[in-house]
Amino acid sequence: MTIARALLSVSDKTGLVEFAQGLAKHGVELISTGGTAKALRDAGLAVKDVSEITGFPEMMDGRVKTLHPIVHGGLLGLRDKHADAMKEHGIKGIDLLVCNLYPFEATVAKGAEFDEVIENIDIGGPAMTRSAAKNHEFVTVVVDVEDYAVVLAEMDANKGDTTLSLRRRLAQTAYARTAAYDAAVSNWFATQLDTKEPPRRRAFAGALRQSLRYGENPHQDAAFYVTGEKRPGVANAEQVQGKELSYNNINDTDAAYELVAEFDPAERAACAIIKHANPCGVALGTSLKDAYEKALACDPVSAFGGIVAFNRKLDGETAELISHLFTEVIIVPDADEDARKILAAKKNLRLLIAGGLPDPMKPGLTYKSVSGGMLVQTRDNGRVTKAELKFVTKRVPSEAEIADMLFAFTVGKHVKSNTIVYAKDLATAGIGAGQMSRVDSARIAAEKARQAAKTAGWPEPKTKGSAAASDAFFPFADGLIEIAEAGASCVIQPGGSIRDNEVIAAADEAGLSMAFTGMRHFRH
Ligand code: 93A
Repeated sequence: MTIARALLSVSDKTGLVEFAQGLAKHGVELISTGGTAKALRDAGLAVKDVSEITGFPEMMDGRVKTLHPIVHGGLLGLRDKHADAMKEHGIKGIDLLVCNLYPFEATVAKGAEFDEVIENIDIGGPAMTRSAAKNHEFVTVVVDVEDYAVVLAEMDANKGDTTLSLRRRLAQTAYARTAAYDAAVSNWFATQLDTKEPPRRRAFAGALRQSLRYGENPHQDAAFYVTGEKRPGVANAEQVQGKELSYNNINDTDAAYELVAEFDPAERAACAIIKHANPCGVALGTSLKDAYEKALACDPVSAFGGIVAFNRKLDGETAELISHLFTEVIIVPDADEDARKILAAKKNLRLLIAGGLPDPMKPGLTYKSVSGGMLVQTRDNGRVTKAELKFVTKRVPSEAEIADMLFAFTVGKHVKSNTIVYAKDLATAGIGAGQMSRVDSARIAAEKARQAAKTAGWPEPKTKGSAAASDAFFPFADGLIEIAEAGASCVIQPGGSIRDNEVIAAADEAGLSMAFTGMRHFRH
């Protein structure tokens, strides 16, 4: 269906005239609101006023301009199903909406008074934008000046029409804009109140799942929002028993489950035990019980009150074992009858059934707040395979060592930086997390391994003959020397430091093998 009629109503008039000229070339009839119509007429274009088609003048200082069934019926009417209704009420379809909103955010940013800010809350614009986006099957909606060119290009290529694929993409952009706009309005209102609003009544890009009892600390308010992403994990899991999850539980459970999802359940059972969002033990095993025992051995002291995740259906034998140690949360893809029965006796323990494992390679976004803003980035879905490793030392690692290297590096991706992870026989031997210096992380990880050996009565710590992973390159050789002293036989790290040569020389001198991944896994 070619675009025959367009409604243009924009506050930001950048690129408007050129776009409208392009539309006019396709014979599109232009309809517009006051200021936009004037700008188009001044450029010599033929425009119809909205008031002419609605039969109502723009009124109440412009508060009511386009809020009329003639406009909304023209945007919302399904061209097939609603054709009769449109005809009966004299409503002609509007095939293209070009709309950007009153500059609410800019008005707030310039420090305007309350009344001026209120006047800059656009009502008609978002209403039209949402109507047009809902009806994207028939209507093209453009809210971003940057999209003018792509619409004209498609019209040129498709005899004046746009593709459904573009209309869908533009509809998504449109709702993102109206959502952000309303969030900005709500957030500004929150600054104008004499009461503090708890998070559950603040606007976020998500739906409120649950008001939490408190945040990271008891004096903080908190709420849990869900984005709607169908990712198996803490937001979409079924809680079959136990107390309500706390803010910290949710955060830690997420860390635990995302970690075990790195390991294919068809190959090996994986277990991660998490404390304060960092793993204190991770292992792969022949069974869940085997993986749990190996993970627990890494740091049995820290595991008390931890969060446990598995990548396979939980069985009774493993549930029995976990029930001996105080555990806050267990998250698994599923649990068998035996496991459920055993854990049911532990009233406070939360059991979450996720129904599947999240795909660690799937793209997605992560968010982090900073003062006055929010950082958004794509999820760290990077993964290094054996084929991508670059071996840089004289000593060549064995297959078992390479497996431990890759395992340690994958675990390291889920540990707060600076990260050093020692691993042996596909189990962590010592984890150093969150230090400001990489050398300190290496030392702490080795000390953890010594403590584990003491607790278990092993003759020597598991760092002996282990693989060590570093989440980022070694800026100096000191971190590597620390690792050699802990008895590791091989090292995996991104490489890319200007002192790589010094680090390689130190590895050669200590008789270590070292692989570069070319990929960094900072996590802050
Ligand atoms: O005041 S409104 O909320 N009421 C309306 O009916 C309405 N219709 C369009 N704001 C309304 N608009 C907005 O006017 C558009 O979103 C656009 O930002 C602006 C364009 O006005 P003009 O064409 O007069 O510059």
